[in-house]
Amino acid sequence: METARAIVVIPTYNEAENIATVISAVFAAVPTASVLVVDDASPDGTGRMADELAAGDPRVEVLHRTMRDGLGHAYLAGFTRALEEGFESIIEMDADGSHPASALPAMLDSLATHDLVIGSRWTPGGAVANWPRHREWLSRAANTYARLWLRIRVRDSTAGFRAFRASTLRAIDLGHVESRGYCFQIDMTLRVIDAGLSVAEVPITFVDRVAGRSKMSGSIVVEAMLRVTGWGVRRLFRR
Ligand SMILES: Nc1nc2c(ncn2[C@@H]2O[C@H](COP(=O)(O)OP(=O)(O)O)[C@@H](O)[C@H]2O)c(=O)[nH]1
Ligand SMILES: [Mg+2]
Repeated sequence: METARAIVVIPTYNEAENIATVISAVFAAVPTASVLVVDDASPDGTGRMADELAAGDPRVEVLHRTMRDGLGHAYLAGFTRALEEGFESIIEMDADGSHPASALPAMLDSLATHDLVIGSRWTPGGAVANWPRHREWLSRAANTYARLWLRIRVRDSTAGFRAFRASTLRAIDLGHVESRGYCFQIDMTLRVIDAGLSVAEVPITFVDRVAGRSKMSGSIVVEAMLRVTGWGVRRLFRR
């Protein structure tokens, strides 16, 4: 397990109730990991709380962005920082406790033999708990559409819990990723597959947040539908 040079990138927007808990959960699972919080100037003070945690623990760092600018851009900024700092394994994880930190060791193990490892709700053994019906339906529908229309095998291409090798991120032209919202996850999955790299799915149970609010919105869904449809058309013409 390559944990010595692993960093967990956690994007935050108004996660003051959750940020301390998720960071403790990461360190309980992988004490040698680092954490990078990427905060978009959360009005609820998440960024300040993350700074305080960073002041008390050298494993924690914080990247402050000046405004809310979407999950995709937050991750791109975090990845750039993590690559500059020389981390070998770069993990994406939500701040709200939905992603079980206990799965991190298995995901890092799998990263020894794959270029991207997805903590997957929709692979055999994966599950969701307490999620509202409409969110489960949306995730299943989005994944089915992406899988069939983009002709990929990945069952959970929208998952926000995943581990990349640094070499995988370097193989992708991060400067050309335009996705702003949650379709960033499908975008990155497709880029990894198209670069000829391997993807593994490790089953996880995704548990709905107990504190704070979801940042999912209609515009995030519309962006995903338009972009996935466009990528599929481009792939049809490329064959
Ligand atoms: N930095 C940053 N983080 C974001 C943004 N939108 C969502 N997030 C974070 O992305 C993660 C997933 O968002 P969440 O609201 O839980 O989405 P859901 O689980 O699909 O309902 C959480 O840690 C959010 O705080 C954004 O625009 N900027
Ligand atoms: Mg969530």
